[in-house]
Amino acid sequence: MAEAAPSGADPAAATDLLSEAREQVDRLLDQWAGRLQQELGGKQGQALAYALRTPGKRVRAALVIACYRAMGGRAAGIAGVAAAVETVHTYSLVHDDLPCMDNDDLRRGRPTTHRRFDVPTATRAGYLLVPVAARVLAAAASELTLTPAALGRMAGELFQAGGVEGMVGGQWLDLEAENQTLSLSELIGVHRGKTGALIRAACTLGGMAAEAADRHISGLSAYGEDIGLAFQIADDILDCTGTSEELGKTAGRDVQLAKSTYVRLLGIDRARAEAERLAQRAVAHLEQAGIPSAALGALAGYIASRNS
Ligand code: GRG
Repeated sequence: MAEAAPSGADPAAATDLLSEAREQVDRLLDQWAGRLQQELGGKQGQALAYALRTPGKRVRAALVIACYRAMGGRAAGIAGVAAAVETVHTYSLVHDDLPCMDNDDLRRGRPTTHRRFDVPTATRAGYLLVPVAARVLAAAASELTLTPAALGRMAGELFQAGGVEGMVGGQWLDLEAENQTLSLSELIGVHRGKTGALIRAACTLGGMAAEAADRHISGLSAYGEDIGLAFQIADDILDCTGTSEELGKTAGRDVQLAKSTYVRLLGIDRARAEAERLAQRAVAHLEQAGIPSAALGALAGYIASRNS
C-alpha cells in the first residue's frame, strides 16, 4: 500500500496547526455569535449562535492560515479570513442536515440545528450565515489592511466556490444521484463541487491575503483541488469505518441514503490508496510552483489518512 503521508510530512505539525486554527477561529466565531445573537434576538439569534459555536475540526481554517504563511504572510488577522471560510462551511452543514437534504440528527457531536430548534429556524439560520460570512471576510480584510481590490477578489473566490459552480452545484448533483450508480468521473465531479471547491478556495484565499503572485496562487489552487478530493474520499471511508461517536455525525449514512461513494465504486483499500496518491500529487504541485511546503505537506498527509 502507498505511504500514509507524503514523504517528509510530520503528522505532529498538522495536529499543532489544527489546534492553533481551532483556538483562533473558535474565539472569533464565538465573538461573532455573541454579536449576532444580540442583533437578531430570540430563537433565531440563538440558532445562529448555536450553529457558529458548534466545534468543528477547522481543517479549512488551518489551510487558510498555512497557505498564508507559506506565501510569507505573518499577520494574526488571517484568522478572520479563516473564520469567513468556516462560516460558509457551517452554513453548508446546517442545510446539509435538513430533512430535505441528508436529514440527520447529529453533527459535531451535538443535535443538528433543526433538531435543537426547528426546521424553519435552522433553514433561516443557514441562509443568514451567508451574509455573515461576507461581513467576517470584510472585517478580516480591514484588519489585514488589504486593498478593496484584494477584498473583491477574495470575496469573488469564496462565494464562487460556495455557489452553483462549486458547493451548491455539487450538492445538487449529489442529491440527484441518490439511488443511482455514478461513474467514477461523475463522482469526481460531484465531490470536486460539493467538498473540493471550498477547500480549494481556503488555499487560494490564504495566498491572496498574502498578496502572492498569480503563479503561486495557481500552485495553491492545484494543491487545494487534490486535497479537496482526498478529503471527501477520506469522508467516504470514515462513513463506513468510523462510529457515530468518533465522527460526531451519524455513521453509515451514505449506505442508508444509497449514495454513490468512492468506497462503493472502488472498495476501501483502493479508495484509501487514491486519497494517498492525491495527497502526494498535491504536494508535488507545490514543489513545482516553488512553494515551501512542510506545513502544507503535513496537512495533506493528515487529510488523506485522518480518522475523524
Ligand atoms: C441548495 C442544493 C443546495 C445546496 C446547499 C447544503 C449545501 C449547499 C452543500 C453541502 C456541502 C457539504 C455538506 C459537503 C460535505 C463536505 C464535508 C465532507 C463536510 C464535513 O467536513 P468536516 O469533516 O466537518 O471538515 P467539521 O465538522 O469538522 O467542520
